[in-house]
Amino acid sequence: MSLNRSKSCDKKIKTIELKLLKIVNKIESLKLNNNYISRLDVQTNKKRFHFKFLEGKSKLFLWVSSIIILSALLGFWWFQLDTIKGCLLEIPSSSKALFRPPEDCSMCMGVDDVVRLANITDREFEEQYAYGTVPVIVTDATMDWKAIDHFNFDFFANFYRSNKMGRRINDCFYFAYKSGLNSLNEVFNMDQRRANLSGEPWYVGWSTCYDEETRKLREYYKRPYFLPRTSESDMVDWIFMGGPGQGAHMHVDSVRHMSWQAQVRGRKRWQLAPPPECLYRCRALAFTVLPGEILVVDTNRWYHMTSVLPGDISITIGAEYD
Ligand SMILES: O=C(O)CCC(=O)C(=O)O
Repeated sequence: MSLNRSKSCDKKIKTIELKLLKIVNKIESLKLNNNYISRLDVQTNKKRFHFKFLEGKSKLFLWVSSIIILSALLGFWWFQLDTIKGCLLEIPSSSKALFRPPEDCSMCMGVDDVVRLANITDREFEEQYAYGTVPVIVTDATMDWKAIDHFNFDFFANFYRSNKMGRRINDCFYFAYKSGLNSLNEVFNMDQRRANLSGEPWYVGWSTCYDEETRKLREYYKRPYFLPRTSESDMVDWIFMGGPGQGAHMHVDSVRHMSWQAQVRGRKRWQLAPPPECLYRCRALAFTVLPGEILVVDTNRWYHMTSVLPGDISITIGAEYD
C-alpha cells in the first residue's frame, strides 16, 4: 500500500517537474529579465487582493479623497466645538422644544383655570402673577387705547403699504400658518374678498422689528398699566391677525421673557396644555379672550394653541417684558 503511494507520488513530482521545465523554457524564449520575473505574482489557490488602485492616478485619487474626508471630519469637529462655545448657529426655534430641559410640574399642578382680574396694582401683579405660571386675563387695561377703534385689516394694509414701511415689508419675523400667504406683502395684496374673510380662510402673525415701525404702532396702544414698574420691553411687538376657525397650532415658545397679548378685535379661544412630562399631574386649560382683554401667559412653559371664534376678524398686539 505504502509502496504504491510512493510510486504515485514520484509520478506526480515528475509531471510537475516537466511542467516547470516547460514554463522555464517559455520564459527563456520570451527573453524576460530576472528583475521582471522576480516581480511576477506568485499564484496560490486563494484569490489574492491586488492593490491595483494604489498605483498611478488611482493612488493620487486615494490621497486626495483621504485629505478631503479628513478635512471634512476636522471641520465638523471644529464646528461642533465652536457651536458649543460661542453659539455660532442658533437652533431653529421650532426645534428648540425638542431639546428643552424637563419641567418641574409644580408650574402647572393645581392650575385649573385662567384668572380674570381688573383694577390690580402693578405691585400686586408683580407679586402674584407677573413672573408666575398661572395664566391671567386683565379685563380693564385697554380702555383708552386708540387701537380698539382704529385697528382693522385696512389700517395695517395702509400702514405697511405706505412708502416708508413698504420697503421693509418682508424683513422681519413672519408666520404664515396655513394661509399660503408667504409674506406681509402677500397678506396686504390679497384680494378684497379674502381680506374681508369671505374667501379662503387665513391667519398670520408677525413681529415689528424697526424702531420707527414699533414707535408708530405704539401711538395706538400703551404699555399695560399693570406691568411691574421696573420691567422693560424691547422695541419689538407681535401682531396676530386672521379669521374664524384659524389660529396657531399647538406649540411651546422659546422666547426670552414673559409676554402679554391684547385682544384688540374679535374673540380667540386659547387651549393650554401642560408640558408632556406633566400630562398626568396637570390639567389642560381652555378659555376665551374677549375684545379689550389682555392675556398674560408664560408661553415658554405652557404649550398653547389658538382658534379665532366666529364673528369679527381677530387682531392682537403683544410684547415681551422682563
Ligand atoms: O395669538 C396666537 O394666535 C398665537 C400666539 C402664539 O402662539 C404665541 O404668542 O406664541
